[in-house]
Amino acid sequence: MTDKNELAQIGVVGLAVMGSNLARNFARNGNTVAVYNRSPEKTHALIEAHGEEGNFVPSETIEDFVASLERPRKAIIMVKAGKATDAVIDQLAEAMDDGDIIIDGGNALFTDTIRREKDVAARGKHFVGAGISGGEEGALNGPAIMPGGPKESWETLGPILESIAANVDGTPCVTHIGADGAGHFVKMVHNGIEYADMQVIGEAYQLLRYGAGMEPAEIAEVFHEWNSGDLDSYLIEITAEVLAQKDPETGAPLVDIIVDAAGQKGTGRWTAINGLELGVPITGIAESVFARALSSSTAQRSAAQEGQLPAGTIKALDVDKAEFIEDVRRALYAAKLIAYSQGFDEIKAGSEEFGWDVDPRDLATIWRGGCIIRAKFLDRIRAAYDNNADLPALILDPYFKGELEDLIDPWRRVVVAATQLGLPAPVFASSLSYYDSLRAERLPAALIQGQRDFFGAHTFKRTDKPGTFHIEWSGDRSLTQTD
Ligand code: NBP
Repeated sequence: MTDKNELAQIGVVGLAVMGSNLARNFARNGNTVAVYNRSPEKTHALIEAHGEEGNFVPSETIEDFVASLERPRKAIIMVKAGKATDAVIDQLAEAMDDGDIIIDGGNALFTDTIRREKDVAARGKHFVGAGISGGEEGALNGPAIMPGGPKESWETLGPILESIAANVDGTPCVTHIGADGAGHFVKMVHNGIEYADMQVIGEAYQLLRYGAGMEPAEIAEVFHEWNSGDLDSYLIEITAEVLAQKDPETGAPLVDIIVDAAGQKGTGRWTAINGLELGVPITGIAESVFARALSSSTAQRSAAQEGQLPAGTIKALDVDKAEFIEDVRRALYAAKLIAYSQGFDEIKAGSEEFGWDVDPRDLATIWRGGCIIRAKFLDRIRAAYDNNADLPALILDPYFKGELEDLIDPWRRVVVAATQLGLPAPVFASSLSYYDSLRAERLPAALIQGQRDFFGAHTFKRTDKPGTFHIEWSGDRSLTQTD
């Protein structure tokens, strides 16, 4: 139903896949929605196909669109991230009044959101960068929403966003994350964790396929079973579906027909870059981004496959299939746990750096539904931060420590098996090294400090007394205290 005279509670600019589904979600949940797209064909198509789902107010100019919104006006931008978003923000800020709210629901880089919030605030309007997860299906049926921006805007926006968000046990999967870029920051890290989660699932598949010699359909059954335990999650569920799928043209397992070069749109890369900038070891996420990059290094891979690189002569392990499957399940759980622990570390560091005061319990709550990394074990993460809001690392929570008691030996066995079988398992292996580095009483960093002092007089600290020291490496090798 459309009514040009009715004022809309919310507007959506940009009616491609995400915007049109989000607009339908608003309308289906009883909101009157103003809709506008640069090319009017998409607006017409939406109204024609779905106009009966609720109250839509379509416009063909941005001015008419703004005029069709009730005050304070609230408009969500769902256009291509980057320059298009800046162009639409400028048009809306020009046409809107003081106190109106512009929301960017695209996948913006959080530093762009910080800049935009400043610019828009200087023009008297509010700007909210909101991370939206769940893809096309989530946008229509209930996404997880991570809005940043001023707290004041959340007071106005909260109820309307709650009306369309996913809902778990009566709790909507949306809450105010923090000021300016906080929402897009946590959405970025969410996507980084998603990369790692997908990669560890991929590594488990690879080991079962080429280590235990199982066929995709059989592995699909294994994943299906895993989905009823600790690993219960959307990504495990869809993995079982993908592995069970046959290619409609050839009848072969679809996974064998798909080119093994993984794409990426950049949020995983941003998460890894930000981890490096903040000095947070997000090894699982970074390895996952590199694994996708390596998979797409087609020329190098074919050169290496043509027998150029020796496989070595170490004999592969004989693995007992049933035991190996269970070991792989536990290794997957452990590596996934590390990825989440590291992601939450990055959020904590970002929150401190930018003064956002992000509550990790909020994220563990709203990520339980709607988003791609939704998983049963987020309830455990929530409980961990409920018990101790200042946990030094998620894996140090007593529950997860207990889980790791059961996971550590299988995890080590799987990394050994992968190495002996010559199968790549970059996140399984690097997560284990991260874990052992955290546990280690002494790290080779002491030697690195010695090397740095040798070639660059970078000085070092001593374990036995305070102060900063240097050895006269090119002289008599005496010790001097520099402060
Ligand atoms: P796209 O990212 O494909 O963008 C297409 C939309 O941008 C169209 O409405 C297009 O209008 C509009 N647009 C462009 Br391009 N340049 C414009 C300009 N200069 N002025 C005004 N409008 C312009 O759409 P999408 O896949 O629906 O994604 C929308 C946002 O949501 C993106 O930021 C994306 O990163 C984010 N996101 C996507 C997903 C997903 O699963 N796809 C998930 C989560 C977030 P036109 O019709 O006139 O060309």
